[in-house]
Amino acid sequence: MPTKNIAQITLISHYLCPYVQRAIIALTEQRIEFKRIDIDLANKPDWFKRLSPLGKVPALLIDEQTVLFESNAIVEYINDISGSSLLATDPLTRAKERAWIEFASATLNNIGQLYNAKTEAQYLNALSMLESKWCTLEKNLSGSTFFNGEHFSLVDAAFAPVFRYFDAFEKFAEFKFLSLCTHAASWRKTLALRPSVKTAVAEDYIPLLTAFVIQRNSYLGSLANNYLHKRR
Ligand SMILES: N[C@@H](CCC(=O)N[C@@H](CS)C(=O)NCC(=O)O)C(=O)O
Repeated sequence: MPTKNIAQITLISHYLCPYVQRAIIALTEQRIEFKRIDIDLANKPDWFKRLSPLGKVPALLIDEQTVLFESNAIVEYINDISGSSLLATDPLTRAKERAWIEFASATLNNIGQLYNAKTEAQYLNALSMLESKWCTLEKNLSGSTFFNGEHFSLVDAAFAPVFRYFDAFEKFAEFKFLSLCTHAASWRKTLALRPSVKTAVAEDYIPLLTAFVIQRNSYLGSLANNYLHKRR
């Protein structure tokens, strides 16, 4: 199938960012060619600070004058300029899809709390919030291939990076909800096999994420460190 080539689209990225992954998955699904520039968020380049109003990735450069920020705005733009939509046409279903994309963002916040928690108590607190999100999600899944039936949507693009964290985390910590929530588990498996999802990160994503977590000096980081030491 031909690819759509919208001149000069550049995605300013970070190699681990889940919001960047959403944009890459949408661009790939919609067959839009783009250039990716990864930046160091701990040492943001001046040109990036000038162009990104919130100083966050992803940022999408449409041309030299036009920059889009916020993953949802970027993903909706990508969707709008494509011939086919990854959102439902029915207004109510589409509104629900957007709401669940927001739910994915809230789950990402809990994941951030989990890997940053300094003490075991803080970690368990973040874990219980995450577990509660998973149970809510599970109750709202029907067991279909994708979130909304048999077609990949922007909700799938938002949840794939959420699920991917656990490809690393479950190597060194236990997350019972991953197997107990069976609809979410099978959806996670399906998404992991999707080419657009696979190629949204580098092949060494798991060791890179593990190293990132260890650098947080957090409770989960200590579990990751123990795991690596045992393997040596
Ligand atoms: N709401 C934003 C969140 C993006 C975000 O949090 N990006 C993180 C990396 S994953 C970032 O750029 N952090 C740098 C900072 O906050 O200084 C979106 O959806 O694009």
